[in-house]
Amino acid sequence: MRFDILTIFPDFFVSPLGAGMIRRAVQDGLVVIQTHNIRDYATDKHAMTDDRPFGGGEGMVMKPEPLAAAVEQARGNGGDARVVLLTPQGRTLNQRLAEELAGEKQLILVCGRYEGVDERFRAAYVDLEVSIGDYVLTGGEPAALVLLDSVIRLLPGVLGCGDSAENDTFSRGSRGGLKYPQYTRPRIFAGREVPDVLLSGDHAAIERWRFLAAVRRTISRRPELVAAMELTPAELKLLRENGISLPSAGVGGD
Ligand code: 9D3
Repeated sequence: MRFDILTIFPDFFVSPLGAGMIRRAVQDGLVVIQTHNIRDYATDKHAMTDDRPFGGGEGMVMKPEPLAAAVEQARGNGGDARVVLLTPQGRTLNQRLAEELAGEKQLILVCGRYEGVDERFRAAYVDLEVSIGDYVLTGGEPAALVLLDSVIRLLPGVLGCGDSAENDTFSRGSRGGLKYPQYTRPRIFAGREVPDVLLSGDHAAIERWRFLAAVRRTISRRPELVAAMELTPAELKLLRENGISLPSAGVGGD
């Protein structure tokens, strides 16, 4: 898969893309990532990428021509690309959207700065607008990194066999619920013991304990996720036997 990142801060991406799983995916030829400095596509002598808003008001707006020229250049590197603008006005990123984007051949990620991009660039070039959540960032760059990370790890061959994407929280393996608590050595830490059942060697009992702990945790912290868990009749019975009732709707917190 190919990613082209349009940004006025290409340095922002150097260290994150040069470490860990993404570095290996690039080395293995599973992904190609190229950053483009939007400033290189500016046409005026000062290489301006932003300008004052028509109509007045606070802040600056990103000029459309450099963005458009950078998109055209990035398109030339591949076939049919999807142009994604990172913006607080976008569709909130979730696992479903990451899976959808992982099916594309090429993504062109446009990182906004200032108060946003000229509306005509958005209308003429942008296929999809994405936000990573309801909090304020300094620009689209950190959001592009998050999107990149969530998509790249889904590509075939990127994850090791040990950590399959199927078993993640939010993916089908844990069926939309949260993961159970995990323990490793030592057996006692900070005066707290590992639950006996996990040391029992009784794998069926361990499976039951983990299932119940995962559901309790999901009900407590993310009750809105419980409805999507598609529990089997046997699992519902187990929950009832353990005094766990499912929320219809409500708020969490533990
Ligand atoms: C203080 C400026 N705000 C006035 C209403 C608007 C604003 C513009 C640009 C707020 C943040 C930003 C920079 N953020 C992004 O470009 C961004 C973002 C985000 O802030 N949160 C979550 N997802 C994203 S994706 C891009």
